[in-house]
Amino acid sequence: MSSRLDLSSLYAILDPEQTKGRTPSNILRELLSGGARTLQLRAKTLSPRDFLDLARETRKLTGSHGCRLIVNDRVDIALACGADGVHLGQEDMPLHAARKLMGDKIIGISTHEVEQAKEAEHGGADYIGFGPMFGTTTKKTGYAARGPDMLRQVRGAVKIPIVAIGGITENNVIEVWQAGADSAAIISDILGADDIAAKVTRILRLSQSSQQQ
Ligand code: TZP
Ligand code: MG
Repeated sequence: MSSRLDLSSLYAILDPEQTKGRTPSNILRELLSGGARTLQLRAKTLSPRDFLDLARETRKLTGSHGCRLIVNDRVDIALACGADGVHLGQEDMPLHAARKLMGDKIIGISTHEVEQAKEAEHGGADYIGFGPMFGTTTKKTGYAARGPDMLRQVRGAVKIPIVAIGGITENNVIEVWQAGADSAAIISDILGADDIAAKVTRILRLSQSSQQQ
């Protein structure tokens, strides 16, 4: 049994569809200089070739900053770029098939219910995503906001790390950590910020101060 994954309190997400006119590599540099040390690359509309190019570029920069890289949706691209892991939803490649390909690399599974969380843990996921925590405009999830109380139930049901996602911002992230998330995944509040690096640094400071309380 591999040891419990130690995730940083912020799970940053780079999505080239949400750049406000900036280049993905500019955003990546900002995320890294702000202190992001776990990053997911999410590219829903890029061709596999463009996704791989971006993944390789992202791997280079994340690697030189000691930042973990997780590729969303695509086991093949995660392996081809040398990422640390892959993140899979309930309709992506099933966990057991992904595990055969990924070996002992990280596999995260999106979950929306306590039962899905238990199933992912039982199936050998390294962490789960859980959400949507609050209302989000980034993704049409088809699920109502789960809220901190359901997150607490999930925390009570699984031991593996939980990455909460959906509608999380600098203003509500402490509530999410306090409800048991190891890490908070944030897209629009970070990528929409004028100063992305400063935003990341502020969120990481919040996590340090909330842990000291
Ligand atoms: N999965 C559930 S909600 C979501 C994903 C990928 C999007 C989260 O984005 P935001 O902008 O932080 O609400
Ligand atoms: Mg997916």
